[in-house]
Amino acid sequence: MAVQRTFVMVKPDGVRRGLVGEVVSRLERKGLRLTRARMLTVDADLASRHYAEHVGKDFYSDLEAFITSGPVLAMEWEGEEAVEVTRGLMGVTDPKKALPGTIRGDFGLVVTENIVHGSDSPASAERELGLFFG
Ligand code: DAT
Ligand code: MG
Repeated sequence: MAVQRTFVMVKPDGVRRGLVGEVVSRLERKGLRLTRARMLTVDADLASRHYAEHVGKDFYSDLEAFITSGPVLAMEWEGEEAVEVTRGLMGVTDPKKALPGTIRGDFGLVVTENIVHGSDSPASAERELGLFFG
């Protein structure tokens, strides 16, 4: 077991729908610690850096339009195995398939609009924290 930090973002749909408190509350109740937070609107340049692995895919233009469509809450969270634990609380990428009890499973229906982002590895976490807090 190791203490890790991870990057979590409430996406524009989550902010619009008033789900910031829900997301923060679920991570806090799990025992993770919120260590940094910042509200901002992502522009096309930051979107392409954050989602570099997806640039050029067929869904990227929809993803960029969505992630730049309104303010997001960017956060750093810390705790034991924070990367994997957070991904578990979020549920799988497609909210239709995400299990009830997960954030995406409880609140999402459409794949682009899946409420929350969480880093998929400690290396991704460091890269993404650098983009949003560097
Ligand atoms: P995750 O957000 O679970 O890490 P990802 O990194 O594969 O998933 O994709 C980033 C985001 O892009 C995802 O949250 C929603 C969108 N996305 C992924 N796959 C998609 C697809 N096949 N069609 C439409 N949007 C997709
Ligand atoms: Mg991802």
